[in-house]
Amino acid sequence: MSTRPVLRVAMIGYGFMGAAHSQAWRTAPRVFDLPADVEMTVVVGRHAVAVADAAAKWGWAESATDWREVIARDDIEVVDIVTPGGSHAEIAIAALQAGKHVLCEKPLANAVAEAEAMTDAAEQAAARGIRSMVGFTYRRVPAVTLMRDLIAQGRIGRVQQVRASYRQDWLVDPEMPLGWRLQKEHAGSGALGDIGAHAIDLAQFVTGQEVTSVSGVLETIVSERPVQGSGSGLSGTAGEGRGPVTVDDLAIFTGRLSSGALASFEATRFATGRKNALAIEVSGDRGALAFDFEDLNVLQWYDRTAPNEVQGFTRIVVTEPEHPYVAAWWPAGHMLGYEHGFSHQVKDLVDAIVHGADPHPTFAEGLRVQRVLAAVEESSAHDSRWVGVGSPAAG
Ligand code: SOE
Repeated sequence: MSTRPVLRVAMIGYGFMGAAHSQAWRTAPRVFDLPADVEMTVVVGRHAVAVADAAAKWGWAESATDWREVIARDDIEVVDIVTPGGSHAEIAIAALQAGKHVLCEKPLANAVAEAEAMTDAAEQAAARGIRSMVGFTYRRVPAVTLMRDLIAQGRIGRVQQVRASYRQDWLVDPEMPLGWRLQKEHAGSGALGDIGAHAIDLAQFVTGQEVTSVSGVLETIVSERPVQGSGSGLSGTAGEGRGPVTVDDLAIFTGRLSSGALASFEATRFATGRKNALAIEVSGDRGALAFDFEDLNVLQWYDRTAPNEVQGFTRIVVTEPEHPYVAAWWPAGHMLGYEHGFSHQVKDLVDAIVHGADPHPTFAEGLRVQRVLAAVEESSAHDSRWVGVGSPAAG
């Protein structure tokens, strides 16, 4: 008889992230040799018909409309939260207290106090063998994981400067409707929390350092938009009337890292022509590494120790079997895409659950990013003065 563990998953939410996570729950067990079977047991959403459609399309066995009932079920081991940030804390804390492992989309929460309560709940649950993880998926793009490994090996020497930006352009059209991402009560902040959070996480992840203080400015370029009619998230159509945008359209800030090095950050939905340009460049005293998600299979490496006549950025196509995660996929040069990071996330989560380890990023790491976001908001509200991350003013 097989003693193989089974992880039955409930996913709460079914928007854009629901689609991406569903694909990963379905694909990861077929690509990686996971140490457990995964069952896509139930997807939960408020609208019965729409969530039933999502279940049928994405391969969930059932759908339901009440997340509390689902969390109380004995036949669920993992709760995957893909709702807007405003509901993360309530759902995650309830799930952890009910003894479920939790995967929660980023940013961890909408406010530092919520993220702190979630981290407390996660730490108490960890003492009982319950795991939790934040969905900063871009860490799991093979080129990004390789970048982290090369920096840790000292290939670029001492990190002297970091440039991190996340540029999109989907709000350039002033008629783009007022989806939940543009409303503070649902999203917490705008470009800052939605995509700036990824840039902060990547900067901390690849350098192994923390952002300790920031100075920045937030701006809302289009302050009123058509209210949303049908649809949600990024794909809605305009309804009747207009309403206020209550979050930032763009955030620009400088951060000091724990080593003292400076990092510049930009998060914007107004970078005309840039679709999903999450870019990071780390400059060291022996070399540099650069990544841009719009060319996600490539990592650029500059080796300052090479002879002068052959110096230049080397374009590494990160699809060799030696590269992180790649051996399970296709032969070299058969490129990976956006969705692969989500499968890698499922693989790492399942491995950690079965082997009894804390998966990364932990909720504590999510809280750390949340504190950086709060510090940027505090700085912007006070003429861009420098604010310490985690200082009482930025709580
Ligand atoms: C929209 O800005 C969005 O989907 C973000 O919510 C995601 O976190 C990012 O990965 C892509 O853009």
